[in-house]
Formats: sequence, structure tokens, C-alpha cells
Amino acid sequence: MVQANQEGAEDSASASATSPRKAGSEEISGTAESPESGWEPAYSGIANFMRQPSSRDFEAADVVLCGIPCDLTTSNRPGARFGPRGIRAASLQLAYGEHWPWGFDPFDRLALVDAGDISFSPGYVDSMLRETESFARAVLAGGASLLSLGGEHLVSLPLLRAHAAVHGPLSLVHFDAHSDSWSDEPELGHGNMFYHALNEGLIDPSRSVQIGVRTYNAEDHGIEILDADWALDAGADAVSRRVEEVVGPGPAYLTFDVDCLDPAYAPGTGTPVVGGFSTRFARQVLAGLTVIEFVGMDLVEVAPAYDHAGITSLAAATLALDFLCLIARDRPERGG
Ligand SMILES: [Mn+2]
Repeated sequence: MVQANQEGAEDSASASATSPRKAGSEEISGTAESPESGWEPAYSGIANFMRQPSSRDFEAADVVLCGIPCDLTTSNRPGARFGPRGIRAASLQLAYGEHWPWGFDPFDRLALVDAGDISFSPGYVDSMLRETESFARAVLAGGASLLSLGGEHLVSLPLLRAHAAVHGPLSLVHFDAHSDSWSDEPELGHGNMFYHALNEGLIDPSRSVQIGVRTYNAEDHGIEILDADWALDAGADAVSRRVEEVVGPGPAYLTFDVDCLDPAYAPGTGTPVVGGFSTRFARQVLAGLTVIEFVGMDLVEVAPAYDHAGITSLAAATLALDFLCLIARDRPERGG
């Protein structure tokens, strides 16, 4: 692993004097260009996502990445507010050029800026909802796509509000151990925001699908559920094909709760449920969704305090990078 990273790093360092992976040399003026070695090891440096530029200038960006450090309504173990930081740190060991098994570097094709985290008043759900929707609307108005890192899953509601304002009712492609559409909870929270999203008309249930579910909810609200047992028996390719059949043409929003993965692969989360996907299986399903028109994505519920050896954060960073490869796969190289 270390050997592979070093080889990749040498390749990318020699390829371009302005590589954004060269120790942040583009972002910081008046400092040393780069380390003498020409590359920076994964444990070192500023932890922007994938070492992409830190910026709130969205004009030139194809994709804006943000963190939403919120765990206000977490129903079991809190700590997802540290998710964005954990995922960014884990991403540094992936920031060495071509991403396996895609065979290309998505940042040769997509300009991504890491906008940092959305700030809101700690402890106030309304503040998080307002600030997140406002930020997302500003990004989308500038023409960029948004890749959001949670945070608890409630963050998807203001993100869906902003995306639906631009695109109309969305197909929801939802990876999760839980449906998060329970209708019997008195307050808005991370177990019912998709029930509220349905009531608000943000989601088209007939074009939506939930993948990896392995908890009970008496109501499916008309959304197709590919539960974890069915999916694992059917195989990744069959799951991808069924998701594409349900979604069809039109804008889709991807939301990935890391607890879709089995706790063996993602212990660092608030409400783990056994019997889930391996990281590899989830990657295969995601990579198979090649004809869906994704307009945005969030990846949520990483809680690094319960993680072991960083495997949950690494899985999340890898899945976020897979999503970027998925939307970049048919694009030409930038400026080339
Ligand atoms: Mn969940």
C-alpha cells in the first residue's frame, strides 16, 4: 500500500508543476513551493479534501465540497459532527492520482473546491437547516454541483430543499440500514427527514429507491426498498440494474448513510446495524449506476470516535471519491 502510494505520487509530481497535490502550493502564496521530495506524505499537511484547493469562490468550480458538522438530533451515539474532519483526513491517503479501479484522476476532469464547513449556532436545529439550505442554494445558483459530508442524516433535508428548488422533485437514491421515513416521531430528526421531504414534495417516491435497509418500518411511502439480504443475494450488478430501472431519466440525488455498510466495515457511526454491505460491495453497486443523472450527493453519519483504525472514515472518503469518478467518467480532461 505504501509502495503503491509512493509510486503514484512520484508520477503525479513529475506530471505537472502545478499539481494541487503538491503540498498546497497553489493555495498559499509567499511560501515554499513544495517539499524537496516533490510530494507530501498522507500524514502531513493541510487536510483539505483530497488536497484540493480551499476556496469559497464557486465560479470556477464544477463541484463544491462542504462539511456539515451536525449531530443535533442523533438518536443513539453522538459524534457525527466530527465526520467531515475525519473524512478529510482519511482522504489524504487517497490523494495520489488515479483512483482504483477507475483508472483516472477525477480532478483532471472536475474542478473541485473544498469550501470548508457550514457554520451554524451549535445546538440549534433551525440554524443548521437555514444555513445549510442557504449555502447549498448559493452553490447551485453558481452552476456547481455540491458534495456534502455529514454530519447526521438530517442534513439531507435542507440539501434536498435546495436541490429541489433548482431541479424539481428528485429521485432519491438512498443507501442506508434505515428508511429514515418513520412518520410517528414528534420532532424533526435524523430518523424521519425523508418523511418530511416526501410531504414537502422534494422527492418523487415513484422514482426513488432505498438500498441496504435492514430495519423495520411499517410504511414504505411508495419507495422501492432493496433490502440488505435481497441485495447481497442478488449481487451488485443486479442491484445497480434495478436501481437504474426505478430511477429512470431525470435528476437524482444520492444520499449515502455510512451505516449501510456492515459494522465490520464501518463501526464509526451512530446507529450501526449488523448484516450490511462490505465496502467493496457498496463500491460495486455505486460504480454500476452509470446512466443515472446525479445532481448532488451527501455522505453522512461518520462518527470517528467509534471508529477503529480509521476504517469508517477511509470507506467514506473512498465512496465520495467514487462518486466523483462516476460523474467524471465521461468528461474530457480539463483544459486539454
Ligand atoms: Mn442509517
